[in-house]
Amino acid sequence: MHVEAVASDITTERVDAIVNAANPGLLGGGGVDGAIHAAGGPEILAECRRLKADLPGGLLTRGQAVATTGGRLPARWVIHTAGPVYEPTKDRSSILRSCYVQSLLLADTLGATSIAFPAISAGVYGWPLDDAARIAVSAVRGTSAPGIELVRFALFGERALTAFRQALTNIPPGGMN
Ligand code: AR6
Repeated sequence: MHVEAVASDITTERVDAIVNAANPGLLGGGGVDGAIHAAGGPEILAECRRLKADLPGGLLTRGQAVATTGGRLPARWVIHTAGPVYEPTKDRSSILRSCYVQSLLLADTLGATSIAFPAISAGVYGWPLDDAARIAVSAVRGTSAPGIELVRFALFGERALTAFRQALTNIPPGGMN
């Protein structure tokens, strides 16, 4: 599995699946969620509504993942995961880790060979970028998803790119959490 970090708008990524940093309600929002729905069109929201109808209380548990069509996006699938809100006095890192693990496993199950992630929880949800990057890289490198050949972190801004590249350097393949 090749893992890389690039600066890009994830909605333009030509990979099999892109991951959406959604919220448990699954009906869109701001940030990367808003950008994905805007670029992918109404088919994505229609599928989200159908998935939501089958979820307990209509909510996706944080750390879990579901898939829809990519609609008009270059990607075939959008994998929606709801990250944790950052709370300095509570350790929610296992939930953030789970977002990456569950998204990768779901992509592999779908038959995707390439996937792009944004920096989940590192925007509106307030997770400090360096720690978010460390958790993301450690989760991806610690997950066995045999069909996945490429994992790309598609990041907004120089700070995010630097944080993820640093984490890729610090956490070797097959290595440490
Ligand atoms: N491509 C790549 N990265 C992006 C893009 C894009 N088009 N747009 C934003 N980012 P956020 P969260 C970066 O806030 O913290 C939504 O309202 C952004 O700079 O999108 O998980 C949902 O509905 C940041 O680094 O997600 C939820 O309610 C990263 O993506 C809530 O926000 C994540 O920022 C989720 O908050």
